[in-house]
Amino acid sequence: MSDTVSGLAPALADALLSRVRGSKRVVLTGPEGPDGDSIGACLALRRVLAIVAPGVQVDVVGAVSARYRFLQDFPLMLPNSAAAGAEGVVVLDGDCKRLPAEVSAAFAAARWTGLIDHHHSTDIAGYSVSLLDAKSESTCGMVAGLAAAWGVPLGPELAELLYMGVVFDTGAFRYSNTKPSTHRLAADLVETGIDHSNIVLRTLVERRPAALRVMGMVFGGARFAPDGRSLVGTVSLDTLRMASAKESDLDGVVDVLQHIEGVEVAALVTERKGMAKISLRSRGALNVATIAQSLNPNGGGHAKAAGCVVPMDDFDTFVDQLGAVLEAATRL
Ligand SMILES: [Mn+2]
Repeated sequence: MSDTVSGLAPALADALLSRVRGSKRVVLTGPEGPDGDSIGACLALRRVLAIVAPGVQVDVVGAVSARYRFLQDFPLMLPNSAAAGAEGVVVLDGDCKRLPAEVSAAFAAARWTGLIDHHHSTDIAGYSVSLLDAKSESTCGMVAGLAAAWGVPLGPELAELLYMGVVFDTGAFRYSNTKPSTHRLAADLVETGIDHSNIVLRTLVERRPAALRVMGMVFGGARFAPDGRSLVGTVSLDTLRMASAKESDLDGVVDVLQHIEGVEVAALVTERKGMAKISLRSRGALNVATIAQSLNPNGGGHAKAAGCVVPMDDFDTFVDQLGAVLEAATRL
């Protein structure tokens, strides 16, 4: 498993650990709307720190989708308000620009801050300790590297969390970010006896009945550019209401849009009050992190998977404009 540690400088890992050990209470958090990798990484690091920094209270905060309630550690997730007063705040799988307001305030007031992330677009400045490994397929892979570096053995409780994150960020080993080291880590995790099939199904496949209705509406209304190289799916507030669905029912739907024959770039645009949330996927050479950042400097992600939230007035007009941006980008 040595190559999962390779992107992490041991000195930085040690610097992070001594910060934690010198604190009474540390908060681990993801960005707003944390995904499977972020949640897995936070809960897994909590377990690792419980062993290497006993006596330090380590809390995980985040507003987490009920999709993740199958996790043994799900009840340990605390609301964002619990971040207040922490000595140290560590952001995992995202950056401090995208923290929920309550966590952002705690981050600003903290004595020290940390970052553990694998997003190429993340700015590592502004933290006491930054660990960024853009070569890692997942932040969970980085936490596995930390566990190994600190001599923490993999048990099934830790492995369940790490496996979920790896599966989430690789689309169950389908995406091009999957590497030999990803499979080696997965093998080590499965060897602990976790129910790996259940983790994949609960994380990526199983959906609520309302998701079926809203997906039918999104797929039925998706619009191709005239050349068929870009595809935009939309979810208005009306659509969500009619389907009695939530935004989380659309998790993974942009990946379906991306894999339609001939499509090079796909977007799923979800209306929020006065805002649009955009998820972008690229199948080819087009870097969607660059597109996301051009729409909002706080957006970003990976070259093939990125997103942003943009203020807007009229949803239909905004969708038309985005369609034109993507169509132009595929022509470059
Ligand atoms: Mn990730």
